Amino acid sequence: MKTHLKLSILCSCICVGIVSQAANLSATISNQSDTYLEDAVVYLTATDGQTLEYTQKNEVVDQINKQFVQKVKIVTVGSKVSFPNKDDIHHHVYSFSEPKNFELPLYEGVPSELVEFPKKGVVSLGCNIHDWMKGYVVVVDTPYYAKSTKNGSLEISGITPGNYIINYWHPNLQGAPQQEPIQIKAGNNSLVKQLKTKTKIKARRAPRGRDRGY
Ligand SMILES: [Cu+2]
Repeated sequence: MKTHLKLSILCSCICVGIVSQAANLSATISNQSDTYLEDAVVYLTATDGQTLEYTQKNEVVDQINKQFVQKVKIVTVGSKVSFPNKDDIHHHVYSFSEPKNFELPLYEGVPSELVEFPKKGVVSLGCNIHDWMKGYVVVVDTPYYAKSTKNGSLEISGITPGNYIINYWHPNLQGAPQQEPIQIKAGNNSLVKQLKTKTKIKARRAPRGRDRGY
């Protein structure tokens, strides 16, 4: 009985220790006009150039109503993405971006092969049939990443406290992706960040009444 009690106390101490070490980061991202930015990508990388440990996953980017859903998808290096066509027309998804150049020729339904993303960086997606279809796969080499919602907020949880480089990217970012050092303390961390975006944004939407049946 005594041994059992001692073990229980020991277990509780270990568990409390682990919980208090975990950190999370809440961020709110806006632009220079104080407009909250949706689809801002934030991720943490090591300060010493080392790669943090992360896992690969199979991810999905749909095509729905002639749009990529999600428009911005974050994946880890080496992950594979399926591009199911949920419309009853054909799409022809491609990218000419340096980290991943690929093409899924005219197809309906779910392509049989997943596309692997072996290098970090931003991969711009397009469709050969529908010019306005624009999407991005942001390939990162870290387990700590998140994307902002409509109100500009995001959260990264389960971070090991320490010093990191915080990286910012957005589809309408003006200039190069931004990064700066950040110290993540155990518990809750929060920040507010303003990114400079291009002011003239051409809306890319499906034109109405010109469906030629593709
Ligand atoms: Cu298309």
